[in-house]
Amino acid sequence: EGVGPQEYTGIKMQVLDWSDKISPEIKSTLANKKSFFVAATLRPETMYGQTNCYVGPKIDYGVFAVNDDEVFICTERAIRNMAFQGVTAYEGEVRKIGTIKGSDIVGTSLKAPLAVLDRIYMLPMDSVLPTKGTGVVTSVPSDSPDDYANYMELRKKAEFYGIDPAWVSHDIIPVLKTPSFGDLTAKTLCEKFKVQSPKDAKNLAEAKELAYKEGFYGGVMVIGEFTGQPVQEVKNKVRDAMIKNGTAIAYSE
Ligand code: A2H
Repeated sequence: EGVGPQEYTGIKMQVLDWSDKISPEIKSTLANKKSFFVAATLRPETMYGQTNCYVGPKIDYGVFAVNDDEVFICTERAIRNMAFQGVTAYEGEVRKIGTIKGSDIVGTSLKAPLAVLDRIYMLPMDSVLPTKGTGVVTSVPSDSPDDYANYMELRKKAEFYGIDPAWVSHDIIPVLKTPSFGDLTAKTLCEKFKVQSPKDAKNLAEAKELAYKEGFYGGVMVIGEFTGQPVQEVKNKVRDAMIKNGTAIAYSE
């Protein structure tokens, strides 16, 4: 992380069906609204390959009205920033509807913009920080070593984590290819650095560093309307198009 603000893309992931653990009160309050989890990402060009979305199981998430018919679910500090960045219709003001625990969100299904998959699931990831972004991290296991390591962990121990194995049964979706690491950069690098689990912080840090550099400087898209074009040129085109068509917001901190 450098000095100066981090420019995230906030991906709006619309709730299709809430998990059984969400209270009937919250469900009925939200019944006639569009509810979105907002995931902060630095890699908007990879959104084709989303396989699921992560929340911190111990984090408290707020449910916030952002205009007359839309609701965002994210951390309170994120919505506060958004309210000052003109993302919401209520300038500088936070309108909280309720609170939900990350662990209760697990199992909720979403429609993720650009994703090849029609429906993806909210899953737990212990390394999600409440102090960064929105506290919601969309999972792209083809290109993010963190996402890949956690996805494999959940696959191996679905029962332990209390999740349906069907929620982690997808093949990993290639999004871009690089000269050094092929079209599943995160998998290649997690294997190269012998990342055994999401807790393997040291090896993961090495994998992440290389994945990011190689993806940005050497990556060429293998999916979507920008197929064949370099990631360096595509990143902002995807971001701008998503913001323009209302499937993402600009968010910085
Ligand atoms: B990135 P930086 Cl494909 N806790 O998005 C932990 N991680 C978080 C987070 C939080 N609260 N909020 C965002 N992030 C993740 C895509 C991606 C990301 C790919 C490859 C690398 C990558 C799909 N996940 O990040 O510390 C989000 O994951 C590599 C660092 O602000 C976000 O972008 O630099 C990135 O970390 C922001 O990290």
